[in-house]
Amino acid sequence: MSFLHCGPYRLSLQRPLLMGIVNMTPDSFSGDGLGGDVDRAIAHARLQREAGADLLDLGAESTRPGALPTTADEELRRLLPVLEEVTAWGIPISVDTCKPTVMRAALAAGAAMINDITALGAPGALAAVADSDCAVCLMHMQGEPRTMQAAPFYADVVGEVSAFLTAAADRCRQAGIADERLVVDPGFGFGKTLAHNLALFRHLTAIAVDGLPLLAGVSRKSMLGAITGQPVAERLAASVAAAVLAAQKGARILRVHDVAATRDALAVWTAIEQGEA
Ligand code: HH2
Repeated sequence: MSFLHCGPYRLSLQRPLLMGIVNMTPDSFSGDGLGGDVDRAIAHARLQREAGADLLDLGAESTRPGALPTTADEELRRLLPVLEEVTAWGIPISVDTCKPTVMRAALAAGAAMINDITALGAPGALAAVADSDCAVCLMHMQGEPRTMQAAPFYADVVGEVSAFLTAAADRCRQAGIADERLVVDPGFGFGKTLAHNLALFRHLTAIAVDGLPLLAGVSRKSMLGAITGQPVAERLAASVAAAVLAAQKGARILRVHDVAATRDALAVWTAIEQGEA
């Protein structure tokens, strides 16, 4: 796939795109949650855009391990005022949600992409996005955030994640969603041990379902803490290294907290990759 159809936008996938995270949760694992503070969320989104984000991912429900679900009303109360402002900026806005009501409201407010950690698994989720022209990110998760890290188990993590994403993409196609609108994501840290995450990373290329673009979200995650021994606030270097390696292994969208640093690192990688001699 050489481009992603994303609402009114057509995003070239010739180079990896940077998805800047804007967490409007009070309890985000990364510590950057902005709660219900609309002005701070908009200011943070503006910084992400100015730092070079190609798209922004707005999330109003925390998915960190152990997180309790948020109601749709609460999610919309955090999300909509920010969404109404940032959709006017001329940059595609993704909304990180698994609730069909939130999806519909977000699309009506101008969101160009739905990023669903449950791969449109909720009843009504497929129908909520099918009639629009938004892009859809289908992510793999074993279990649910509240309990997913208790005892993740796979006989063949790469094969199982890949089969799950293939089936999720097929369901979308049957509902009339074109491949140009689809993105797949192995879901680093979602019901996976460090060994599972590393195996998925190592074999990232094998997870690309039918050539659909891959999204990788490793920024500040605990797998990087386990490798480096660093707390969340000190995982910038590890996050940037992981983002570049994910790009090298074929990821086309990198979901990151630290856009400016990742952009510079990718620029170095791109310059070397595209050199002639
Ligand atoms: N990771 C998080 C949330 N949403 N979406 C996709 N597609 N892929 C991911 O890897 C992914 C995601 C968790 O990160 P974050 O948003 O920073 O934390 P929290 O959910 O605690 O707010």
